[in-house]
Order: sequence, then structure tokens, then C-alpha cells
Amino acid sequence: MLTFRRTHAGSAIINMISTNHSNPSPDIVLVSPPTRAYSPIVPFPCIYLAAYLRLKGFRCQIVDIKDRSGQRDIRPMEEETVERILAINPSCAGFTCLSAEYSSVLRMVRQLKERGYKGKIIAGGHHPTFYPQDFIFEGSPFDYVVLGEGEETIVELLDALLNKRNVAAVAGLAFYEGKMVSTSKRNVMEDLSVLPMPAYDLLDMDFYLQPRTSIIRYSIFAGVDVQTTRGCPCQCTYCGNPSLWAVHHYKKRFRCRPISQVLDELEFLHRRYHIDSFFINDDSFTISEERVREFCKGLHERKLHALVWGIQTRVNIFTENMAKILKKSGCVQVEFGVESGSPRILKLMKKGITLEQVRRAYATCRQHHLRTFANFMINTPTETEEDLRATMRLAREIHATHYGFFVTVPLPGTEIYKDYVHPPLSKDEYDIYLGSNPYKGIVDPRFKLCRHGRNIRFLAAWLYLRFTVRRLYLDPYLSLIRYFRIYRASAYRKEYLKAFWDIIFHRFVRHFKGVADILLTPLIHRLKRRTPERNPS
Ligand code: B12
Ligand code: SF4
Repeated sequence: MLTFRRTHAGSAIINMISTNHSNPSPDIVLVSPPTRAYSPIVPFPCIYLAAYLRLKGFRCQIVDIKDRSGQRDIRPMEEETVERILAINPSCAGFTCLSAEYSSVLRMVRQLKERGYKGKIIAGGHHPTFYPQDFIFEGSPFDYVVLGEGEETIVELLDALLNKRNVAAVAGLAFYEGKMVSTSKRNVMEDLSVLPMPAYDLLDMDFYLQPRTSIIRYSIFAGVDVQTTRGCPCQCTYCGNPSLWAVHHYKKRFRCRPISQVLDELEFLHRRYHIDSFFINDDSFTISEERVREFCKGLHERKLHALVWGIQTRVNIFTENMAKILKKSGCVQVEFGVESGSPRILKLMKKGITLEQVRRAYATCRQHHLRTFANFMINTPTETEEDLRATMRLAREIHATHYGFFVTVPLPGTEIYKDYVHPPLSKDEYDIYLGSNPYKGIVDPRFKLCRHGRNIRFLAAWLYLRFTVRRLYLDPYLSLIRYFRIYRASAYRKEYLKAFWDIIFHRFVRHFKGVADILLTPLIHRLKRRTPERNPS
């Protein structure tokens, strides 16, 4: 039988209780699947949900296996995850799940059940929201799916289970009762100030604070990714975001956390974890000049402007004033999604930006000595040779500091998936999304979206060599003096030295091995095909 125990409200006490690992049975364990074991980005869903659950009086832990070696296979890490959940024996286990992670999460949940786990199993996140039927079916090991934004739903669900109330009265759920039943739509959280500080204390922060190159592209820094807003007002056809919010009622799906709380969080990260840098992982950080100004002013007031930081945003909401303010407050890098140099393709993607805005944004950043990263996409729907040339022309024209060219993949939950992937993938095919190698090419014939006949794998490799590689080793914007000062003052000096060796050496080897593999594999295949196999007789 399930036993739910509820702690008293009062967050200081709750924090103490919920992080006490000797406590036998927390109410819930949130699981970040080991498919993210290599990811240097903190598991946002788990730390936001855990913090909110604790605030509401529930005891919560996070299982988040990390792979420091980068060599471990996924299966042993899945087993380790299952072992840990069984050892903790929570009343509920909640799995966050992207489409790429479906098989892995299903395997872990089946193992849990096989090994006698009696608690309730809950899935949430992008894939369960888009396809609850993949989790809720007759004989499924999952009990509930939380649709969309999870904080209020999980709290009400745990409360209903604890007090034996009617679960069907909880909005934003799907479960099985003879067939899949969905409860009413839930409103998004209008006021994000109710969200407490994300539960960093439940993570292995030593892992996340290792100096790495993803905060400020290709420069090595110790720091974290943070989020200051939620949702995005746009409708890009290749992005899952619009479908995530479609399961809710909302006046505005784009919402901001109060700046004072974001600054509290950064101050905490600086004091407690000695971060040297941070990256604002929002979809639309620069939505208002006023907010950017308030944030930057706050950084100065709290003496946080010595931190090195970067943002990502869209060219149509980026202004010259913002560039000035950002630069003065320690921001060194701005990342934009440019995607294509063809106005026709941009329109088709519903990107909502123009080439003029792209040119202006990059020129502004150059003028204010902000490094830039440009994200481009190839294999976009209906892309022709002419569109491709326009993309390369634009890439040359904008003189970004760094470039990434990614092969467009139609993902479940996106408009292009519905339009182009016929028949849709079956449940056991989602694995093909795993791995973040953008040079894989087209991994399934249904994913060929472009109209030109170029070999996408070769094209991606060529673009990588042409635009990305040489810039990895040359960085004109970050002064060595500033870098050395940060290094000297850092709490992670030893780790920086290790990271320099690991990253520079391994990056060098990995890049050239990767490119050689891309270029040589098709040649080897062709040669093999030409050499007829010997008939043993
Ligand atoms: C950060 C991020 C990552 C990080 C993940 C970091 C981490 N440790 O969590 C990294 C870099 C690892 C990553 C990798 C990938 N990502 Co990604 N990523 C994102 C991004 C930008 C933000 C997600 C996020 O953290 N949001 C903030 C949190 C708070 O919101 P949330 O995740 O939606 O969680 C809320 C609810 O969904 C719900 N919820 C979520 N989980 C759970 C669990 C339970 C139990 C409950 C109750 C509720 C619940 O409650 C949460 C709080 O309200 C999104 C785009 C976006 N803007 O959403 C893409 C996105 C999620 N990624 C996507 C993809 C495709 C990938 C990759 C497959 C790309 C690739 N080819 O490699 C890989 C998959 C890697 C893997 N593990 O297999 C797609 C997913 C589409 C899909 N159908 O699954 C998205 C939507 C972007 C897109 N192109 O559309 N990604
Ligand atoms: S702007 Fe970014 S987050 Fe928003 S819909 Fe487009 S791709 Fe998705």
C-alpha cells in the first residue's frame, strides 16, 4: 500500500527534511533520465518542480546520474537509476521525458515494476505532453501523465493521492480508466514570482560547475545556465514549444520571473557555488528593454557584473541600447537563431524575422564588441539549392564570431512533424532522435525535408569545416587579460587546468576524427560495394 507522508509548510524546515537522505521515504523522486548524463545543463524541470513541491510541504529528491567519463553505456546507467529509486523507495517516481528519451524511460519504468516497486509512476515533459497515449494505455507501467507546465498539477496530484481525494478533479492530467482520460485544461502560472529558488542543493553541483565550453561558446568557464522567463510568444514550425503551451489556457504564454528573484538566484550561485559565469537559457530574454536595463542595473548593484555571461535571443527583439547596456554589465556573447538566408524559408518557418533585422543585430553586436553565435539550419522544408546559397551568403555576410549549422529534424509535437512525417514514427522508433551530432545527416527517409539533392552529411561536414572549425581556435573578442583575471580569482583553478587539457586536446582529436569519419565512411561503403564478395565455394 502507498504511504504518503506530508511535512509541515515552512520552507526552511522542509528543505532540511527533504534533503535528509537518511529519511526513508520521500513523497516523490524526480528523475532526470541518464540520456542526459553527459549534459552540462542543470535539469530545469526537476529543480523547478522539486523547489515548488518542497515549498508546498512535500518531501522530494532528485535522481540525476551524471557521466564524468563520457564513456559509459546507457544501460548500466539506467540500472543505476532504477537501483537508486528502489533504495530511496519514494511514494511516487516522476520521470521527465523528451521524445528521444522515450525508450530509455520506458525501460527503466518497466524494470522498476518488475522489481516490485509499488509506488505511482508519473511522466511529464515534452513527449508525454504531446503524446500522452504513448504512456497511458492498457497494461502501461505509467499511472499518470502531467500535461504541460507541471508545478501546480504535481502538487495537486500528490495532495489528492495523499488525502485519497478524486484525482479526476486535478486539471492537466491524463490517466487510464478503461481508456485514456484527460482532465480539464489547466491555466498557466500567470505569476512566476510564486516559484521558489530552483533546488540546486539536490544536484551534484560539482559536475555542473566543471569548467566547460558551452556557457560562453568555445571558451572555457565554470558556471551555470539559468532561466529568467518561461514560454515563447512565437510559433516556429520546427519547435515543440507552441504545442507545449497549447495544452493550457493562458492570457499570455510568455511570462517573466521578477528580476529581483533572478538576481537573488545569481547571488546565491555566486556565493554558494562560486560561479565565474552564467548563460541565460531563455527563449526570449530581450523581450523588453526596460527589463534588460533593470537586470543589468541589479547586476551592478549586487556587484555581479564581474561575472562573464551570455544570452540567447531573437534578432527582432534586440536593440542597440540593449547591446550597450549588456556590454557594460559583463555580457560577452549574444546567440541568435538566424536559421536561413532565404526570406521564403524564414516565412515558411514562421520565424518572424527579416534578413535586415539579422544584418542589423550582428552589426550592432560587432560595433559594441559583443561576440556572437549564429545558429543556422539546413534541410529545412522545401529548401532549394538557391535557398541554400542564400543561407551561405548570409552566413559570410554577418561575420559572426561562431557558427553552428544544424540539420533540421522534424520532432514530435512540431508543425513540420505533422506536415512531413508520414506515417508518423512508431513508439520504438523515437531512439533515432538520440545523440546531438548535428552532422548525422538524414537519419530516416521521412526526415528529408529539402528539395535539393545534396548529400546532407557531406554538406554539414563542409559547412562545419568552412564556418565552425577555424573559429574554435581563434577568438578575437575575449581579452586574454580579462580571462587571466577571472582564472586567477576563480575557485576552480585546478579544474580549469584539467579542462584546458581535456577540452583542447579532446576537441582537437574529436573534431578531426568526426570530420574524417563523415568524409570517409561513404567512400569506404562505396569501395566495399565495388569489391564483390568472394564466393566461399
Ligand atoms: C535545455 C534544453 C535541453 C537540455 C536539457 C537540459 C536538462 N538537463 O534538462 C539539453 C541540452 C540536454 C537538451 C538536449 C536535447 N534536446 Co532539448 N531543449 C532544451 C530547452 C531549450 C529547454 C527545456 C527546459 O529546460 N525548459 C525549462 C523547464 C522548466 O520546462 P520543461 O522542461 O518544459 O518542464 C516543465 C514541464 O514540461 C513539466 N515537466 C517536465 N518534466 C516533468 C516531469 C514530471 C514528473 C512532471 C510532473 C512534470 C514535468 O513541468 C516542468 C515545469 O513546469 C527546450 C526548448 C524549450 N524552450 O522548451 C529544448 C527541447 C526540450 N529539446 C529538444 C530536443 C529535440 C533535444 C535533443 C533530442 C536534441 C538532440 N538531437 O540532441 C536533445 C535530447 C538529449 C537527450 N537527453 O536525449 C526538443 C524536444 C522535442 C521533443 N519532442 O521531445 C525541445 C522542445 C526543443 C525543440 N527543438 O523543439 N535539451
Ligand atoms: S523563437 Fe525559439 S522557442 Fe520560440 S517558437 Fe521559435 S524556436 Fe521555439
